[in-house]
Amino acid sequence: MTRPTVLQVGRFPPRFNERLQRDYQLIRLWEQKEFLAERGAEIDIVVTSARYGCTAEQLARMPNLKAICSFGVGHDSIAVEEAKARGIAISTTPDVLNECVADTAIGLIIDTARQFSASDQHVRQGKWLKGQYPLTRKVSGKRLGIVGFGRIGKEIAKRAAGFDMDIRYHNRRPDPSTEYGYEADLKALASWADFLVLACPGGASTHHLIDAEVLAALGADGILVNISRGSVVDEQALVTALQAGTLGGAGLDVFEDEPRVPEALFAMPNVVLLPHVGSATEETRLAMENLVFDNLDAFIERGELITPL
Ligand code: 8YV
Repeated sequence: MTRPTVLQVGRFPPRFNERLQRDYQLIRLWEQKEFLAERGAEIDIVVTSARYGCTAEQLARMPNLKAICSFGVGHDSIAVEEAKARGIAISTTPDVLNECVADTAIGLIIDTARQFSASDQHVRQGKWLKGQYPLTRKVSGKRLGIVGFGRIGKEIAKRAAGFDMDIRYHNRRPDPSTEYGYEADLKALASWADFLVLACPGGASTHHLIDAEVLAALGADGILVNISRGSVVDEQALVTALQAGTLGGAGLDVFEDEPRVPEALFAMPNVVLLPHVGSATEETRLAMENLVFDNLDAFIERGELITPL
């Protein structure tokens, strides 16, 4: 493909923006808002992210689109079915972020159970001078239920094994590559587990998979950790369960309406709130960036993606 026109859907960090601008014939959608409506037919490739996505309406305005290269592994914000039906190739950035996202899951389990973030506040606010922080919950040796035993779920299991945890998982179907126990019934997994970690994809198939009933099964001593997508959890039911004390705690990196987080959670010491930083390290974000460019270049040179969806 000779010098294709690339549409950048949203702003990335400066290094990424500059490289896109330098190396490609680039249209920045937020700077040329009318471009899609007026000249959408000129666009060959879209560069987007798990956050910005690419909607069916946008796709409809790009009749000659050939590929979507996305930054991030999640694709719930991309109109995948519509794209596939038109033969548009899609790439994401799998694998390079598994370790950091799994690290985040383990960090959230420990922080939520041991309440390190809240006890840090106890020190900073001078409360230690007035008394000890209350006792918390042990992590090692506990029962871990993993919802979604894909690439990231497996990395979480690997780390949890180092904490002598008893591990079981829920997936659409059993995974023959693992000896960990499979639980077809999500509620049964939740009532067995001390910690329930969500590592499944977002989108329609998992919307509100974790509802009031699953939270009740996890129970007053159970902790929910979500590093997948906010849409997987019925957030209102989660807030209600935490307020009622029928759920033990929650460690959350993702929310239903980011960056808006229910304020009811702000003062709860048994809740840890992160601003969607699972993959947000220098090393991993650079690897994700490089993979976007490798996909772009492979598609332009050979019509092939390196990590197609
Ligand atoms: C990023 C993510 O924050 O990969 C994903 O699906 O959610 C995160 O790694 C996201 O890609 C940024 O847009």
